[in-house]
Amino acid sequence: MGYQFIKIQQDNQIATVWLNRPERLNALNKDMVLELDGAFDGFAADKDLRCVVITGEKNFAAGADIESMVDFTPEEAKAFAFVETFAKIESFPLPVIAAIEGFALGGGLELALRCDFRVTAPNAKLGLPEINLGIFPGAGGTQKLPRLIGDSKAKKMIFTGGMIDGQTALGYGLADLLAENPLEEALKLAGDLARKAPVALRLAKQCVNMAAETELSAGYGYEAMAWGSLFATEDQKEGMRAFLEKRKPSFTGK
Ligand code: CO8
Repeated sequence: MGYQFIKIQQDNQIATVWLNRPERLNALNKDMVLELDGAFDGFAADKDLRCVVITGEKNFAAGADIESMVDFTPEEAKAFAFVETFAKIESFPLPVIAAIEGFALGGGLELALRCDFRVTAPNAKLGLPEINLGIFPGAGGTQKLPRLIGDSKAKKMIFTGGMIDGQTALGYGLADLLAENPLEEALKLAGDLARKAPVALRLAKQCVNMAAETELSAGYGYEAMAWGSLFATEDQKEGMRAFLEKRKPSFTGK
C-alpha cells in the first residue's frame, strides 16, 4: 500500500515507521493517523515481525494538526482523538518503541506515550501545550502521563503547557533511554527484543498493560494463567534446555 504521510522500512524483523509530514513538523492529521492504523493492521498480519519503531525525521510530531481542528464541533473533536488507533498501538502484540528527535508535543507526545518505550535525544522537546490552545490533551495524555510520571509532574506539564528536554524527560521517567541518535538506539533495543521468545514477550506485555487497568487480584490471576500457558510452547522448552545445555536459545515463536 502506498502512503502519503508515513514511510515504512522493514529490516531484520523490525519495522520502522516514519511520520512524514515535515513541512508541518509531522503534525498528525486524520489521514496520517488512518495510515498509521492501516500500517499496524499490516504489521499484525506479518508473522515474522518482532518489533516496531515509530520515529520522524528531525521531529517526532508537533501535535495534532491545529488547522484541521479549529472549526470542529464537539462530536468531530471526539472522533479526531483517534481512540481506536491509539489503543491499537498501545495493545499491539509486539513491542513498540518511539524514537524521539525534535518536537514531541500534544498528540505527538500522546502517541509516544502509547508506545512501550521512548528513546529520546537530549535536546528533544517534549510537552503537552494544548492548554495554550484552550483545550487539554485528549488522546490519552491525562490518563497515561500521571501513571507514568506521577500526578504532580503530569499536572505541571498539562497545566502549564511547558516543554521539557530529553534529559529532564529521562529524570521524570518519561524517556527510558537518552541517545544522540535515538533511532539507532531504538533499533538496537528492537534488535535485542527481536531475539527474545515472542509468545512470552507478547504475554508479558499484556500482563504489564493489565496492571494499570485492573485490580491486583485479577492481575495476579491473569498472570498465573498466562504464565502457565507458556509451558505449552516450544520456546519454553528451548529456553530452559538451552540454559541447561549451556548454549544460547534459538526461539521460533512456537
Ligand atoms: N498543527 C498544524 N501545523 C503545525 C503544527 C500543528 N500542531 N505545529 C507546527 N505546525 C506548522 C506551523 O504552522 C508552520 O507552518 P507554516 O510554515 O505554514 O507557517 C510549520 O509547521 C513549521 O512550524 P513553525 O514555523 O511554528 O516552527 P517553529 O520552529 O517556529 O516552532 C513549534 C515550532 C514550537 C513546535 C510551533 O510550531 C508550535 O507551537 N506548534 C504547535 C504545537 C502544539 O500546540 N501542539 C499541540 C496541538 S493540539 C493536540 O495535539 C491535541 C491532541 C488531541 C488529539 C490528538 C489525536 C492525534
